[in-house]
Amino acid sequence: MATPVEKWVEEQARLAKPDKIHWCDGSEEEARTLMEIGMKQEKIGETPVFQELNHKTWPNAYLHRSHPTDVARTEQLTFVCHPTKDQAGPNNNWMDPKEAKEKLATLTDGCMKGKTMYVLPYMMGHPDSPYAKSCVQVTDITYVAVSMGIMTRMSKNVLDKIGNSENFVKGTHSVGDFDTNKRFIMHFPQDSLVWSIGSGYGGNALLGKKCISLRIASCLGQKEGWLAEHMVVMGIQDPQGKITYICAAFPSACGKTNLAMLESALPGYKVWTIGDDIAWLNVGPDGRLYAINPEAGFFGVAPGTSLKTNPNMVHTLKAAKVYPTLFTNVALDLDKNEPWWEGADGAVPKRVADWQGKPWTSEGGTKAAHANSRFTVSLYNAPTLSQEFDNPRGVPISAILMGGKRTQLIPLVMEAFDWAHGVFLGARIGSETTAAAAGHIGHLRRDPMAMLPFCGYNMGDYFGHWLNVGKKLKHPPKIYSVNWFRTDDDGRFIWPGFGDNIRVIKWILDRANGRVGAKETPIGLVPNVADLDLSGLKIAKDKMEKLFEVDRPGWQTELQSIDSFLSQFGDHLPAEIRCLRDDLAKKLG
Ligand code: SAT
Ligand code: MN
Repeated sequence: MATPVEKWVEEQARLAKPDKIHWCDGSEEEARTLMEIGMKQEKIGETPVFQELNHKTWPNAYLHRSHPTDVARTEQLTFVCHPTKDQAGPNNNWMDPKEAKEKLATLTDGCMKGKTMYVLPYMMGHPDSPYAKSCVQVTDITYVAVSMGIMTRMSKNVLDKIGNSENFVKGTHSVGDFDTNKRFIMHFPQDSLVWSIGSGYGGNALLGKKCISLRIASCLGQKEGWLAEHMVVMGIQDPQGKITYICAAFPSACGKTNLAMLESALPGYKVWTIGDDIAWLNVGPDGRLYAINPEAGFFGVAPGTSLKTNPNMVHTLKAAKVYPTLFTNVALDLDKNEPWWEGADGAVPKRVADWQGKPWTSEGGTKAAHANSRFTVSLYNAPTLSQEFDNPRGVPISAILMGGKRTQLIPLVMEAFDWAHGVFLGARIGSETTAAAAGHIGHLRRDPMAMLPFCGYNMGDYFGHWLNVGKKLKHPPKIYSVNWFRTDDDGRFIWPGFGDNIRVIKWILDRANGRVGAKETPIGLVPNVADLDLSGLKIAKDKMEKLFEVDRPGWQTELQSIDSFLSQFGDHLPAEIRCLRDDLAKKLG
């Protein structure tokens, strides 16, 4: 008797019509075989899917060049197909599930002719974790099969674990012919299904990542009482050796990966990495909030990564303890056969091919590596990997940080009065899309909890769900708004950022452990500057104070902008959030 997984795979094969079906086991040996196929047989246009890099200097590293139109997530082609548009909310593109499936079935019909269908059984989370989810994806490209091996816990054991149950999250994927007019990333929360065609790019094709671990998982979490979040999870060891765990939500390009493996500027402090992108948060049996990272790899932005900005990532990329390391759409140093990108260590190489393989010089005015070029590497290669990474129970969270890039108004750090107030802080998080000139606010995109592109249901209901989870917590973590990006009158960043962010985190740990007080303002609790460890830093006193000032007229304008953003959620916006909003308005006078 065929199992539900086998039946589902047969159904996919009947539609996509591959020549062969290969069930993957996620082993190192299998990864090597797939890399060989990707180097020798499989092509995108004329380009082999993989190219071996210099293994003397970059052990086990390979270059992948994508189709030129397939370089990023395509939010406009991403849909969440709930039975009604209202359930998807104003934060999602919506299509009727029946119509969506008909459209996808037409595009998928015969799309794997002449190809192999790879079946990928994998877990999001440790297999022994009560919070993990069993998943199965099919795909038709080795790049996705190998990437999923790095990014998830892939194993044939997952099939035994699923057994005769229908309880697994399904992902059906084909690169199709990379035609942007036939590209769709569709989510069916009712069926725990993601159906993606036309793209091989990370967030569009590695379905365990944003599609399942955030969009589908957020819907599961709403039903089951937990939270799927776009957050770093990290442990901070203090000079006494005590490790405290925190989560941090930031939109892309605000330094999440750098934060997750930060090199502390304060002696005696050390950061341990659990995750750099996704956290699943559950209420534990003791009433504390526990976090797991459902992933097992990093899919990080290459440009700007160096020994100066993120030494631990450079060591991770060269460690090669497990699995291949993939570089996607970076440039190539032709003399050394090494990956290269803007902001890499060392001088610009003499002979460079750009991300599409064309000859490149620095005079041409273009970037050699694509701005969204990426590396894919196992977390097990990170020197900062936390000993708790494989703890099925997860780690207890003492603080949640939420931030964005705001050159004005938002303080360096501010503690919420309580959980509900923290939800209000998170709901209004915004990030500037361009650097602002002095005294001039740039274009602001509101991105609640950094989840705007990833929340799989109506975000108004999502705020309500956050409030409900808080009510179940006996010991809720404190919530903080942080902002590393305030500028002075000359447009220069006031706060040094990177490794110095540990100073802010130290204050947060001191608060969590009841060691320091805070100053109450209308917007939240801010530090007494004397409680911040600024040893060895040179920031003028007036600038330091500016980082915590409450600019009332500025906040009046901010409140109008928050109102116009939140109003789009209509009746879905919880009454409690409205009250907190009115309370803020009153306090501002
Ligand atoms: O494409 S991913 O979502 O995996 C990466 C990103 O856009 O942050
Ligand atoms: Mn992300």
